[in-house]
Amino acid sequence: AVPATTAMFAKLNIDDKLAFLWYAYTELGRTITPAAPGKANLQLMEDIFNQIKRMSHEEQTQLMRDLATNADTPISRSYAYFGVNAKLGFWWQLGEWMKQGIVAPMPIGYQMSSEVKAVLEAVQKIDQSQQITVLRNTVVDMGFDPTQASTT
Ligand code: 45D
Repeated sequence: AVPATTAMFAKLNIDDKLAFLWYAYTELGRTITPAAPGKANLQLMEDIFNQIKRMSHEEQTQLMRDLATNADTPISRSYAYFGVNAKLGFWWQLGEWMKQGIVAPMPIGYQMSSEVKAVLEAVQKIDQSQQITVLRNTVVDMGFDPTQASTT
């Protein structure tokens, strides 16, 4: 179930990927308290969070699209260094801030596509530890890792 669901996610377009994460966060993320990131990551993450808080809503949305498209930006490069739980914790924080309006919220009246709905339904059918594995798989390859980037 985990590989099949991860594969469904991988086929989504970029906006649908972000929308899926958002709904996964609102449905499954409510009860989660991420562990504090390791000391090495903490300072880096704090710097990035401070930058994000100073950005316009347009810049914040662009940043999240850049992560999801593996665009080569300084924040995308830093993100690639995080451990997988730190990556989840990073998205979780952005989700919290979207809820609070610190980061650009979802557009009012946003309707998820049928593709997003299908992935969400697949995720809701598996148990919680498998859900977390799927979520890890969705965020682990985001960001820009120069050692993994293709030359095309
Ligand atoms: O205008 O440390 C669209 C544990 C459309 C263990 C859009 C754990 C057009 C300990 C593109 C949709 C396993 C518990 C706009 C951790 C449009 C530990 C924008 C796990 C504006 C970490 C959409 C933690 C946007 C877990 C911007 C499982 C969407 C954490 C943004 C899970 C979506 C966290 C965001 C999740 C989603 C966070 C920010 C799923 C965040 C999701």
